Amino acid sequence: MGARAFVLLLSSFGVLKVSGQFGLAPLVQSLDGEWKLWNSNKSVSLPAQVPGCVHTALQQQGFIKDPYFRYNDLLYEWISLENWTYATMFVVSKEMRSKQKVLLVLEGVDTAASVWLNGESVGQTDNMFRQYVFPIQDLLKDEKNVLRVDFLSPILYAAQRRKAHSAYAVPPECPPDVQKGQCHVNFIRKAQSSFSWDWGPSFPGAGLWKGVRLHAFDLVRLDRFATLPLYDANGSSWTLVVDALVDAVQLMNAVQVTLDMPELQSHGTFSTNIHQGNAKYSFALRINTGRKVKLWWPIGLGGQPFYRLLVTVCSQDGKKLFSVHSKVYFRRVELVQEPIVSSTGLSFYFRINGKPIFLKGSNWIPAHSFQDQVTPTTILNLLQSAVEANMNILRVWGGGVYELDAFYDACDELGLMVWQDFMFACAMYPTDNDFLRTVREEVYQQIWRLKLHPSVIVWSANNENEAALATNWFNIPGWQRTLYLKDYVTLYVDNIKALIKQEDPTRPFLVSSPTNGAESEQEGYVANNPYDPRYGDTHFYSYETDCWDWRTFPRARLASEYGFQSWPSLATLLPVTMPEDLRFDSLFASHRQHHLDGNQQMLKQSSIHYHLPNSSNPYTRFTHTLYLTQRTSGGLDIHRDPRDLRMFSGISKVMQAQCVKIQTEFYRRSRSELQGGLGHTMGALYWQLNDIWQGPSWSSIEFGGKWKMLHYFAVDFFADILPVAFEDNGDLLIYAISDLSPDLKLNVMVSVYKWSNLDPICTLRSESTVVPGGSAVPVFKRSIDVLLAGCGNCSRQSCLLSFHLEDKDGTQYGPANHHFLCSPKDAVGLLLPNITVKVRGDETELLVDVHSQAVAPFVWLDAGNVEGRFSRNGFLMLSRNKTVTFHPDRNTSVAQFSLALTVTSLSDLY
Ligand code: BMA
Repeated sequence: MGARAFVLLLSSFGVLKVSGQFGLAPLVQSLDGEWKLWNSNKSVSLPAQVPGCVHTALQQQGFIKDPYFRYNDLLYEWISLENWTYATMFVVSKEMRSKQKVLLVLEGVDTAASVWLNGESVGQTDNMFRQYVFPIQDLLKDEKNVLRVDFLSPILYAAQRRKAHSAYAVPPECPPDVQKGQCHVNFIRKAQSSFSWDWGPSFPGAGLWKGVRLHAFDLVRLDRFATLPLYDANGSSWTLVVDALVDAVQLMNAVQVTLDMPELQSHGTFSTNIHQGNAKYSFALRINTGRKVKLWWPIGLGGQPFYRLLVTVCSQDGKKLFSVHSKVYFRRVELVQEPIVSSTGLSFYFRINGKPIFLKGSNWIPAHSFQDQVTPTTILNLLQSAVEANMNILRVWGGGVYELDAFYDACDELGLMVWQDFMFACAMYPTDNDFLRTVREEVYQQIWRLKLHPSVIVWSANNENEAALATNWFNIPGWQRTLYLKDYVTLYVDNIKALIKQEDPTRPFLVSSPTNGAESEQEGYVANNPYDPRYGDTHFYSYETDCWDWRTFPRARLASEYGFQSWPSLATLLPVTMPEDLRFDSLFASHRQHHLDGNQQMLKQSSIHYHLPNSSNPYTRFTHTLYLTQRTSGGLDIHRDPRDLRMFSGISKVMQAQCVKIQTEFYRRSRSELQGGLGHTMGALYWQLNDIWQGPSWSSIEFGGKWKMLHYFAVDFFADILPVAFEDNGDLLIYAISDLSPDLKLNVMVSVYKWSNLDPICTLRSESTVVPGGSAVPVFKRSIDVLLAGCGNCSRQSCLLSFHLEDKDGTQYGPANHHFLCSPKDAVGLLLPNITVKVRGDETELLVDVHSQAVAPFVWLDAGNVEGRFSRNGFLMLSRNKTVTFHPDRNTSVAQFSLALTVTSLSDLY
């Protein structure tokens, strides 16, 4: 037989490639492409792409408009209530038909469906997070084959399952009305947010959202492949565990397996019998201790080097069965939960390669309601934005989807850590046999898919379900509590945790988020108070208490969720609105708001520190008093409408950015100290990074990728070195925070400005202080009264502070920061800055020269619908001139850009 080599990219393995030799090699035929799609009574019939979904197909063929436009989420409910059929016709080669085994592999079926080939049933599906494999060789014909997938409406399916579960309710039955969603999502293994969430629409989709292919072979098929590096601290040595799931047609004795990592001069040869059927095989390759292994590090602490592993599998008589090329990264992860001196709780932090890491990041939600529309480019753009904002971690939140391989591959390469939830959120779940069976397979497959990624540092079984049980969100009567507790332990401990222990002993496991971690386990996996700041991680939201008051925040060991909502910008809203929608009191504005009282809460929080124009009682009179002034590069463009949503969007973004800044700075400065046993905070992940559609939410990046002011703020508040200020008992304190390794000797320079003057009126310099690597230490303390009295005629209302860190040579470390001594609405002396902008540069890099006549808080440059990023934005202008760079995503001329550019500052809103 000629040595015709083939190469097959198996993205689901996360490996570089799998190859074999003609004859022994599996044959693969993709069935992706154009299929037919119709509804139950065939009144709608159309071509549809696979991978894809019904909504996308209907839109592409002109049956529906943009589902995100205005009220289309309600208008298009019928799509999710229909039963849809996908069908395709295909021909297979003689060679394929002659193979011993032919499998139909469905990479992603969303969700409840029956699969038919040539009129015969081949199987059922009930879980969008699983791959399904059905043997079909007996059903294949010589000529045309017809493959059909009949989908049941996800809404009807969930309702049926709920009805069948008659013994007791599994709450919640339905989402809150404000979410305009569907009921019983906890009965269907589908993105839980697809039935609506407090930031997203209800679009329960259906379709083949990943690829479909045939896989034919005579001897063996490599079903799954993964590697796990194990570190032996005693011998300071590494062992690489190589796991393979192999499907064999017949018993094969003395199969030769060779593992080869040339760069580490590590080789291993093994002989094994491969049994008929599906089985797991593990091999341990001891890494040559004479070679220094380069480690994978989170971004900011080192590189992300990898090694190549070549696995060759040959039959007893030396014929190559298959080979695999894979990337291998080496890193260790530990979750440290130890007693802390002077505290009654336990520490809760991650150590990577032995080094404690402060987690800085955010929470990731699905990037689109229709997953087939999420491209690797969308994902990369968001991940790149996270890196540019100095994040080192993202939490893949448990109400969405296990992300695409492209997501985890990119995280590995970027050094972005991943906190991986399993997909259960804000609900109780059934534990009947069918449910457990499908969940076990889901979890098993996802562990295998993801465990070779060094970026994944922790498995977490669910989002907020421990808290929901502990604090009784669903009003479960006391006498029934043990029933739900038992179900909880069955699902997350007896099944999910047990599977993780079996398949991946290298990573920590958390039963929930928030959780008290080890303490929750002690208390039977549901702690009395999972929000206890002395243990584990904490979620904390308080929308109406003053977010500038750090005393209201829990000094948690790790803050994995906190945040505030804002509205997206005009450019993002325009494609989904009509002009009359862009009013604060429009039906649209309340329709898009899925969080109860969300718009009112934003308003109330904004009114604490900012003037809502022309109003002495901004909260109640807001709708009568809003206005917006926008200054464009071409002159003054005053747009005055008291109910303009743009104004609201602007002020909500300022509020959100400043609130999350203050809260994040609080967590970061709590890294090294304990107060009343609380502190040693080792992580801050705000809620939420991205958006699923164009609506109000907690995100820092709008749907489409545009950064909100919060995201620009994150660049600074997550900087590796940062000075932060706060007040305590009349004193001003400044802390220096360093996430870097070396100790630094730094001074803080504090400048006092008047709101009315662009030149500082005093400048103070602290003694130099040692800032140890990985710490937050006080570097400056002064009574505010003394400070102001010593600085010509200053009052809290008339002055503000700016400060930065520098070394003895005057080299600045980290970004400058500022501290307001009063709310901007009480500031005395704030002048209209009459900001002007001039654009120069070329099509790939546009320079914006900003000129201001006065101190200007929250200067916001908006490029409208020109996509790209500014080097800085939302900044406090304390100088007459500043140059900001804009990098457009696509080449944009100076003229085009100037036309789109607007600039606003807080003073413009008064
Ligand atoms: C959290 C999340 C989400 C939710 C967010 C905002 O607790 O886990 O369920 O969207 O709060 O309410």
